[in-house]
Amino acid sequence: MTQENNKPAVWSCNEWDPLEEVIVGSVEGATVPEYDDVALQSIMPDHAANFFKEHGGKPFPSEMTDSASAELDILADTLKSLGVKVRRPDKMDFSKEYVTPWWKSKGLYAAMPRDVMMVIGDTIVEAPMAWRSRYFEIYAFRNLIQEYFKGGAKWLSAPKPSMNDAFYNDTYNSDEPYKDGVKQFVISENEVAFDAADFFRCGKDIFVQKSNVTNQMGIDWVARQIGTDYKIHEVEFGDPHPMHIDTTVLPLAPGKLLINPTWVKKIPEIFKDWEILVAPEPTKLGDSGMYFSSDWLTMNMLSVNEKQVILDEQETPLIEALKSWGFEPITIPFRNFYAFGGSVHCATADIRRRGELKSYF
Ligand code: ABU
Repeated sequence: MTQENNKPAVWSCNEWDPLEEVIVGSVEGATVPEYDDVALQSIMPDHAANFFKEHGGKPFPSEMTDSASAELDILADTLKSLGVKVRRPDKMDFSKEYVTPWWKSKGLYAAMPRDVMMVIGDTIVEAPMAWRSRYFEIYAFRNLIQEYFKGGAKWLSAPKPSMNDAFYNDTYNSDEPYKDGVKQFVISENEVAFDAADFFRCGKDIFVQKSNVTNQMGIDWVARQIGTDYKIHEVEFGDPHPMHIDTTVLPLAPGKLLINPTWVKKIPEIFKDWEILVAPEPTKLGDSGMYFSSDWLTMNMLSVNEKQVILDEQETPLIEALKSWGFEPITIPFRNFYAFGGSVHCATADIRRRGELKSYF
């Protein structure tokens, strides 16, 4: 079944086919997580502690949300000017406390649709998430998802972990992310958990990393649900505190893989025939308030098609490198959004890209 204009409601098989419809996130109502949240602590940069101690449980300061909101609107307008249909989440009050049988929390935001959902072919997959503050986040996107479902999309929603105390690894120490050479994570293997942003799609081959929000059960759940047209490949890189793969590796076009050279020392064998594009070091972000993330947000860009990519306008070395690799960078102001933990790739979720499901390997 398709929408009236004869296009499938949902269709996207990779990160680079021509983009036709996309969700752009929102920071309206965004609330700062509590400092003592164990999951947050696993990825919190040291310099960010004071921010969470001061603002935890309160709305993000309005100067932060106003400037980030203006940048999201510029992103939405830019996409529209390129002929892409842009959708936005519903407003939600993330400052409202909720209570489960095991814990209570406030929400976070609807800023990063890439984290909470992914489209695999004609199917929307809702991620279960692993942070208490993100338990109900998907509801900001549910009206859209229901509309796509009514338009014919398939819809899978992963079982949510209880997120009770036993779900978190109470021996995890973010200062010692490896034990005997084995990466440690703050979440256990007791229940299914993943964020969609730990996956990226290259047609019939889908890649995923284990992280502080994605466990083996989560990966197995996706692999078993999506069917035999797809193969899931688990990859591991050198990010000591992994949460989301799209600042480590990002395919920009068939046969072109952008990598973060700090964390990627060995390219998985399957990419042996691909061109490896080594991202230049991020420009000095200084004291710009990276509260949830590394500086490598700089490479977190959105492909509009195989040539055009949207990224922050201040990233001159990367912009020049992209041009030398044959891309056409479209630059927008996006630095104020970084403080929320993502850049243009995180701030969006593909709904429709023109193209077929095929193998690129
Ligand atoms: N949400 C993406 C953050 C990844 C990073 O810290 O590099």
